[in-house]
Formats: sequence, structure tokens, C-alpha cells
Amino acid sequence: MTEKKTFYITTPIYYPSGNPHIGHCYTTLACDCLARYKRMQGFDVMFLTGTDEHGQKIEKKASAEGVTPQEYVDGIVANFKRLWERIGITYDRFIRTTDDYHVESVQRIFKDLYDRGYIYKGEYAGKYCVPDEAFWTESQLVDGKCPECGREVVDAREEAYFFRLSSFADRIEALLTDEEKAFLEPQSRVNEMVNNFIRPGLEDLCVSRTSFSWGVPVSFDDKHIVYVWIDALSNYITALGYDNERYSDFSQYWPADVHMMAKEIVRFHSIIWPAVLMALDVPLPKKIYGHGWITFNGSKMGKSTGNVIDPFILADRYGVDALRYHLLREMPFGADCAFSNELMITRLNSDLANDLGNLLSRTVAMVLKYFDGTLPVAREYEAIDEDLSAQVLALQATVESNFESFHFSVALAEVFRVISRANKYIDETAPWVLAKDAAKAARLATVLYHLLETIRVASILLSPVMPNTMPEIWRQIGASPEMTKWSSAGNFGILTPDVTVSKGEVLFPRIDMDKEIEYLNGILAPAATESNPTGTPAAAAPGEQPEGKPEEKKPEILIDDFAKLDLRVGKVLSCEAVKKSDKLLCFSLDDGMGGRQILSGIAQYYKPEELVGTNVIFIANLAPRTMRGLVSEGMILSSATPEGYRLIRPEGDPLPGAEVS
Ligand code: ME8
Repeated sequence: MTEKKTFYITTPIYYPSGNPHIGHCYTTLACDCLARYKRMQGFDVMFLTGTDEHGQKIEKKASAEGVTPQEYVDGIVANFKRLWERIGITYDRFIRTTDDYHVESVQRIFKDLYDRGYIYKGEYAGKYCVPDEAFWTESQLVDGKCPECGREVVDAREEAYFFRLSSFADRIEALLTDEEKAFLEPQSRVNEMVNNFIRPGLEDLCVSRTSFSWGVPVSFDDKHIVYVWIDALSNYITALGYDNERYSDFSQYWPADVHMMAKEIVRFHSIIWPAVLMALDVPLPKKIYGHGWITFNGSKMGKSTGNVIDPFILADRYGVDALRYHLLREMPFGADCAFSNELMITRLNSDLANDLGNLLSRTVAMVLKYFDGTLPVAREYEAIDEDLSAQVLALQATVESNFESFHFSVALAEVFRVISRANKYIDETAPWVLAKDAAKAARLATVLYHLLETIRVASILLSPVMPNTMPEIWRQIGASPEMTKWSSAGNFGILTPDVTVSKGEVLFPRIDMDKEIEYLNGILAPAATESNPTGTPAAAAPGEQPEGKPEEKKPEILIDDFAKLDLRVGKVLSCEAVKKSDKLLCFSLDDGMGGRQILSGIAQYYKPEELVGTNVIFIANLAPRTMRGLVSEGMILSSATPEGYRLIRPEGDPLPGAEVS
């Protein structure tokens, strides 16, 4: 028996420093689509995802919340897993960098690199903030001061371990510029890496830290913690059992077929990771793919920029498949793409409800109406049939080549081009006219059979993207499991000639744009959602986890615009956590006007009881909104700090209801 070909695909392991958002869904969905597609093709697939749980940022967040780092990450990792389950992610393995076997492997890898002479002990020189016990590089300083606390920094030196990255510069450049190999894609990223990082000179990389303890200790010198990126990148091999006993499929799946990620971490994957593997004498992954960013209001959608959109809400409202389809259809892979509720609804209405949904419901309805649900076997062909079937037959190869090159949006556009063609074929063949003439029964059956076959092929090719709804289509068009295999998408004429269809529900109901936009703007836009407590996008947190471009400034306004805001002081009478929400607190305020209730998404940053009796500032004339079934009559102001959101407080002791101007 010949062994199955393997396909190993990975997402980045995500930081559990905040809950997952649409940006994380994007990469994970792209990988899921490929994993499903390869499984359908018969590959033995290993699809790995996980979480990158160590580092100073997590340590600080946990301490701000008064929990251990492990407790802190456990909660967020559970949310990642819940989301992946909700949106149908079929990962085969989930690695957490806090898993014992991974920690053990990382220690062995570090020691191995040391023994091989690729890691050496040296001295790290940088700017040091004494109270924070943190080293910063010159470029991280803000106005020459500590970016965390704003205090003076001093020149300092510290013993640290270094990886001889510099000695790999030539080999890495050769790897990246080998066009045939296409190790890093899209090509534009290669130029960026070579011109910005390699040609200016690769320096040895500091791979240990002593300023915090939440990480993997260097086994032979345990006051040092292994640099998070060495810890994190190693996940791709430790998850297969490299240097550990937990798994034993390293030789089966490595080298990875593709490491998928967004562009901001391509540098770590295309320069540091291959160098580490070269030093370990381990083969390199076949491909690194760096896609673009989902942006919102001009910035990368990200945890610390506050502009996150809640994928649970979108999945609940429009269905998992619609969300999956929209993300993969709308974003040209490789380029950035703005997320917009309007675009999403337009796309769902036009492609799913109109084109695909109508094709299916019209076809099934006609077979039911004209033939009582079962086609007669006699056929009568015309040239136009061949025009449609030729396009359907060519589709599989087009989809495959676009999936293989990560052009999901092109693959999907091609399928929908053929679906539109089929809708036009209905108009051209006018089955309702054929139905009036009993002598045209064979012709009518031929037309309907062509439509059913088109739907069958299109739905197979769409199934890696929309795995939940396609089986319902197959049920309606009378296709057995055998007829919906990937390989059968390359043939036309697979449904039995006397196929029987079944009535079904509308798969993709039309969405009322105006109503939905009003709803979504209320709950999802960056104004005070559960995920974004203040409505004001926060600045990127400084430190080791960059979160994208600086925020764009908002347009200038006039004093009259500001005067429209009724800002007031309120005294907190009571404050409680909102049930089934880990973000929202429900405040009852003395507002000097008889009292009101306001919800604010700051539950992660405060204990409700500590807020009772304190003063806050709130917007008094914001239209009321309902969240989790509770009405919120205004917005309490807070601002982002490196430790999370903090309330804005008035000084002195103003009376409740006092105006803020
Ligand atoms: O970087 N648009 O974790 P992370 C598109 N732990 N993709 C986005 C996105 C957006 N707006 N926001 C996030 C880390 N992503 C490290 C990785 S790997 C060894 C260690 C996706 O939680 C995208 O894949 O910041 C991006 O590269 C990743 O999430 C960053 O996740």
C-alpha cells in the first residue's frame, strides 16, 4: 500500500493577551480551508494552531488582575478554543507554549544550540528603566524616557545569551531570493526582508531575558528566560514531537508545507526561524506566507488598538458559513483589506442569497413543479448546454490552482462566475416556456439536469469554505456522499439521470441592509462594544508585542461639534458584573437627574465593588443601546494604559450631574 501524501499547515500561535477577533479568524480560516481541501483530496493533513503564552506582557496583565499568569491565560485560551469550535475550525492539534512537553523541548533546543556553538553568553547593552526593571532599545523610548512609565532610563549592561544570527545572513538571503523555491510569498515581502533587514546587516540576536520570570528558564542557567520568539517559533516542531516524547510524528509531517501568518511577523519566520533550523540541522519549512491585515478605520484590527469586531456576534447573526465566505472572498490575499459591515452585507446578499441561493431554490422548485421532484431520463441537448458544462468542467482546476497559491478570493470569484452563468442559462433556456409543451419534456429535463450538475460541482468546490451549508445543498439536489467527493467535481454527469430532489429551507436569507447596519453600528463599531470599552482606539502597547500602525488622527471638528456632547460627573451607586459576559460591568449612577444605568466593558480591569462610591465621567446624551439584554444609557469614559483600561476621574469632589466642559 502506498502511503498517503502528507500536508502540514500551521497558523501563528496567538498571544492570549486579549480575546480573539476577526483578524485571528482570517488566518485560521484560511488554514482551515486549505486543510479541508487537502483532506478532501486525500492528503494526510496535520493542521496545527495554538497559543503563545509566555512573556512580560502576559505577566503584567495577570498581575494587574491579581491572578497568576497561568490562570490569566487559561481563561483566554478557552475563549480561543470556543471561537474555533464556533466557526468550524478543524485543527488536528492545539499547542500551548505552557504545555510541559513544549517547555522541555525548548530547553533542549536552546541547550543544543549552545552546545553547537550557535548560542553564546555575551552582554546586552541598552537603556534600562530601574523601577520597571526593563531594558529598552533606543527606538522603543518615548521622548528618551521609559515607554512604560515615562521615567528616566539609564545606560546599562546585562549578561545575556545571543544567537549567531549574523553568521546566517548569506544563507538566508540566498534562501529568500531563490525565485524557484519561492520560500517566502507574496514576493513583495521578500524585497522588504532583504532590503530592510538583511542587507543593512543582521546582528546576533539576544535570546534570553532576566527582567521577568514568566517563560521557559534556560536549563543550565535558570536566571535567564528563553526569548519568547525562540520559545514560540519552536512550537512548529515541538508539536510534532521534536525533542520530546509527547508526540512522535515529526518525521511524518516535517517539513511543514506552509506557515501562514500576517505580514508583521514575517520577519521572525523568514529570517530567525530558518536560521535556527539551519543551526539545528533541521530541514526548512517549504513555505512562509504573509497575508495582509484586516483594517478597521484605517488601522490594523488588533487587540490593543481596541477596534476589534466580535466574530461570535457575526457568526450568530449571519451564520458561520456566511462569515467564513465573506472573509475569504473579500480579502485579496496578500493585500490589506478594510472590514466594513456594509461590504459584508452587500456581499452576502449578492453572492449567497441572490446568486447561489436563488440558483438552488429556482432549480429545485422547477424540478418539483414540472416533474414532481424526479427527472425523466430522456435527454435532448443544445449547444448552450455544452457552453455551461465546459465552464463547470474547467472550474475544479481553476479553484485548485488558486487555493494552492492562497488566492482564496479569486477561487471563490471563479465559482460564483459560473454560478452567475448558470442563472443566465435559466433565462436563456426559459424552462417555464418549455414546460408548457409536453413534447419538450426531454429538453426541459436536460436543462434542469445541467443546472443540478452545476450546483453539485460548485458546492463541492465551495465546501472547504462553507462546510456547514453545502451538505444541505447536496440533500436538496439528491447527491449521495459518493457524488460529492472532491474528485467527482472534475466530472459532469454524476447525478443519476432520474435524480430526485427535495424541498429545503432558504439557505441564505436576504439581509435588510438598513436595519442591520443600524444594529451593527450600535454594537460592533468601535464605540463602546464589549470588546472595546471606551470607544476610543487605544495606542499600541509598548514592548515586545507590536500591534500595527499608529492610530490615524480623527478629522478636525469645530467647538460646536464638541458642544453637542453632554459630559457629566456621576457617582457610582452600585456596580455588578453582567451575567454571561466577561467584559461588561453594569453601573447604577447618581447622575443628579434621577439616576441611570450604564454598561461599560471594563470588567477585565476592575472589581465591581472597588468602584462603588467613586466618581466617573459619562456621556449623558448618547442614544440608549441594549447589550446582553440590558439597556445602557450613556457611556463611561476610560482610556487605555499599558496595564489596560482605566477610568477617567474628575479631581476634587464635584456633585453628581456636574457638567464637564
Ligand atoms: O504575533 N488582520 O501573536 P498575535 C489579519 N504570538 N490577521 C491578523 C490581524 C489582522 N488585523 N490581527 C491578527 C503573535 N492577525 C505571536 C505569533 S508564531 C510563532 C507567534 C493574525 O496574537 C495574523 O495571523 O499577535 C497575525 O500574524 C497574528 O494574528 C498575530 O497574532
